[in-house]
Amino acid sequence: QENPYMCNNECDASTQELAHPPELMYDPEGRNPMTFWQSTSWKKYPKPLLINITLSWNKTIELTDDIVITFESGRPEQMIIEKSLDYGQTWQPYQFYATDCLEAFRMEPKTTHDLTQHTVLNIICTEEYSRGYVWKHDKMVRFEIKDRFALFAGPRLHNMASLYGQLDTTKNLRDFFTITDLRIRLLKPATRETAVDEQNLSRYFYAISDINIRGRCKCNLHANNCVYANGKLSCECEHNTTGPDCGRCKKNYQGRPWSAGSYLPVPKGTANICNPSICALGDCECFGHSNRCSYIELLNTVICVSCKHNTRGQHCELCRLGYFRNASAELDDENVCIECNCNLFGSVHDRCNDTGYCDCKEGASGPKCDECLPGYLWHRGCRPSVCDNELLRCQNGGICHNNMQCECPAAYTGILCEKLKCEKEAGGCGSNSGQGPLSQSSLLLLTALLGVSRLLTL
Ligand SMILES: [Ca+2]
Repeated sequence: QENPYMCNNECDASTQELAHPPELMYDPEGRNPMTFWQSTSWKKYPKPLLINITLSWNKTIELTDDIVITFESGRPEQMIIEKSLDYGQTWQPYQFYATDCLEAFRMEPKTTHDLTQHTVLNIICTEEYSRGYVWKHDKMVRFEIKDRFALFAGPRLHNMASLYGQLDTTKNLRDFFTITDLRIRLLKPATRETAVDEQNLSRYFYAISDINIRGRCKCNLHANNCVYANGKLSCECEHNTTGPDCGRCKKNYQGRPWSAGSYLPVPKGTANICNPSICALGDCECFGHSNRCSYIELLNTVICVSCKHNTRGQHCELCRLGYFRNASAELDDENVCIECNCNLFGSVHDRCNDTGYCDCKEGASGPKCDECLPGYLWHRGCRPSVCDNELLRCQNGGICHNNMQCECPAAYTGILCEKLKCEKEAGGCGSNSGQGPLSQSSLLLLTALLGVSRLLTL
C-alpha cells in the first residue's frame, strides 16, 4: 500500500506487537504512528470482502457532531453507514459511500450541500469520501451531522435556538439524529482505481485507526448527567422521572402524563416536571373535594380518592348518585351537589337528572314525584281514585269518601256498593239474584272500568 508504517509481512494476530485488533479503532490516539485495526486481506477475490463494524451503546444516544472514521488503508470503494434505534433489531441506512454511486447502489451521487430543510432526512450516496488514496487529509470518511444542523441553525450554527425549536416539534428530525447502535458495513476495499492485481491480493484490506462519534445520552431533557456504571450508560434522571432515557414518571409521581422537557420557549425552555400523585391540596386536581390522589397503573391515570361533599369522579367533578349539580355553584364549591330528594313513594328510585327531576311512578308527578296526576290520589304514593262524583259514582245511595272509599248503606256492599249484602253467602241471595239494582250488563261494565290491577291495589 506504499505506506511506510503499514505492516506488510509483519502482521500476526496471535502476537501482541504485530496484532491489529478492533480495540485499536477506539483507543486514545496521539501517538505516532497511530494504532489501527486491520482486516484480513482480500485473498478470496473476486468474492467480496465484507466486514461489519457494529457499535452498540445499549442506550439511546443523540448525535451532536459529525461521525468521523479514519482509514489507514485507502478509503473503501463501497461502504454503508447504518443506524438502529431499537438496540440492533432493525437497521436503516444513514449514508452510502462509493467511488461510483450509480454503479454500486444505483443512486445519484450527492453531497450534503444538495440537501435542504425539506430533504434533510433523505438518505444520500456520496462519492466525496471514496476517491483518492492515503493522503494526509484524505483518510477520513464523514457522516455530516453539522451540515444538516446548519440547514436550521445557519452555516456557522449561530442560531441553535432555531434548530432546537425544530428538534422539539419534529419527531422525525429528532429521531434522525438519535441512535442506539451504529454499523459500518465495509463492502469493497480501496483498489487504487486500477484493475485488481490478482497476483498481489494481500495489498487489499481495510484498516481503521479511529472512529470518532460525539453525542450525548438521550435523557429527554430530564437529566444533566449521564453516567457509565455496571457496564451501562444511564441518565441521572431529575424532575421525578425514571427509566434509561428518563422516559417515564417515577412511581407516585404520576400527577400528570409524562412529557419530555422542551427547548421552547427560548431561551429557558420548559422542564415538564412529573408531579406527585399523592400530594397536598391543590396539586391534586380534585376541586377541593379531596386532598388525596391515587395512580391507577392499568389506566395510566390519576384519580381522586374519597371525594367529599357528595362528589365523585376522577377529579371529584361529578355528583354522587342521588345528587345533582348545583348550576349556580362553581365546581369547587362545597354545595356543588344538591340532594335529589325524590319522594320515596312517588319515585322509581332516588336518582334524578341534571336539573333535579326524579323518575316518577305511574300517576305521580312534579320534580320530586310528590304530586298526583288527575284521577290519582296520594296515599303512600299516587293511587287511582276508587270513586268520584262523575264516572265512578257510588251506587245504591253510597257516599264517596275522599275518593278512596264508598260508604255503603247497610244492605249493600262491593267497591261501589253495587252488591246486596247477604247473611249467608251460599244460597241466601240466590232468590234475589238478577233482581238487584244493577243489571248484569252494568256489572260487567264496572268490572272493566275498575280493572283487575286496581282491585288488587285496594
Ligand atoms: Ca487507534
